[in-house]
Amino acid sequence: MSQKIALITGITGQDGAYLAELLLGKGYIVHGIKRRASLFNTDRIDHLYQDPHIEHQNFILHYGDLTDSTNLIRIIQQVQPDEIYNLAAMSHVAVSFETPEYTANADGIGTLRILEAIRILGLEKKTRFYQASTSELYGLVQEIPQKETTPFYPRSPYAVAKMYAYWITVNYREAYGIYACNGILFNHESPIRGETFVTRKITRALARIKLDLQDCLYLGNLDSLRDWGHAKDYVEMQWLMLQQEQAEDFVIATGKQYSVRDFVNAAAKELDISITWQGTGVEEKGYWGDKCIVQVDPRYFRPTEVDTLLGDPTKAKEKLGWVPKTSFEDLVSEMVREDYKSAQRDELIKRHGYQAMDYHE
Ligand code: NDP
Ligand code: GDR
Repeated sequence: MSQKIALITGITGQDGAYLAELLLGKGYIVHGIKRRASLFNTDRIDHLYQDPHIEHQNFILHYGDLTDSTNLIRIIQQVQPDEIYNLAAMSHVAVSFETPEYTANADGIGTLRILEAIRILGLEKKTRFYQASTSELYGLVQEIPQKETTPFYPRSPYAVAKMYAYWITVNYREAYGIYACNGILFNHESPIRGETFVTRKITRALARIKLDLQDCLYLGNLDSLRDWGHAKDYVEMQWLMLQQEQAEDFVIATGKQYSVRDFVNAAAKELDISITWQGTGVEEKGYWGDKCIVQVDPRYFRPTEVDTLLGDPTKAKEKLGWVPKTSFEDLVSEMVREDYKSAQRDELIKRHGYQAMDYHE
């Protein structure tokens, strides 16, 4: 049988990196779309890099952008993919309030551009399409826990753009018979999670506080509740969704919920930091001994917040055999371990009189 060809948008992101690794392991030829940036932006996939001068490459990167349909049509025509995973997005909910038009263009219309490219190129029967949908669609939740039939109520420009992407995916499936499906994935994290998402911000900051590289971690809503899983487990489901007889939409979640404060406590415990909480609301502070190491900063509040998300992955369990492999405790522990190693490197550099990396939000 000939090798399957996959095209991943967002290959330089957290999920893109794990998915590329998974597909290469399954014998796929993997093409990815990366954006031009003024600095190298391929850290997460550098271990997969192949010299473009060798023959029979199975990992190939193309410059591109979801806002440029000419680019997408050309790449898809050239690659003739069996599967497209549309993971590219302006994926930060808080930032989407700052860049709403760009977010709609990339996350919403970007999805349409790929589906139209499939149609324009006559690939409706060949190319299967995965859309990275999100639990943010549930927003102001209408039902607990949330499943495939729960009504949507998006609460950010990001979620509204993703709602368009969700429905245009369903529409192209029904209108043109494209094998297209939505994975409605709840939050998933890992040691390569972007540093400004709350989990990674916490594990990175506490590791640095432990080594005296940072004084305080400033956070927004500590009461926010999320259903957190491991990205490595979740990309396996993205692949499985494209291997079914019929295209369907699936919720992927752990079915367990924790608050941001719970996450802070769990990460602190891994570092033998014991936090005592004092005050409430914007006055809430976390102390390690007499040192204040966590404070609320209203700057991180969102104009409209999603207070609580909890997924019901029953359909994925029954049809895809979904079992989350990583527990909340193991996820936190792995993230803390990795960030502690980086902090130790920075501490060594600092001890030798050089400027250590100290950028944090
Ligand atoms: P990341 O933010 O880590 O990665 C996003 C990727 O999209 C990056 O490769 C980024 O490139 C790329 N990208 C952004 N804008 C564009 C654009 N205009 N054109 C081309 N590429 C672009 O996200 P994750 O890996 O965490 O998430 C993957 C997808 O899943 C996203 O669509 C996200 O919205 C969605 N999702 C994520 C969840 C999660 O908990 N992680 C849960 C549910 C859905 P660059 O590296 O250059 O910035
Ligand atoms: P989310 O993830 O918005 O759920 O979107 P994020 O980690 O940004 O926020 C989770 C919750 O934590 C609260 N919070 C903070 N968030 C950030 N980023 N920084 C803070 O300092 C902070 N303090 C408290 C937030 O208010 C929120 O309630 C992620 C993204 O990956 C999306 O792309 C994806 O679709 C959803 O998960 C499912």
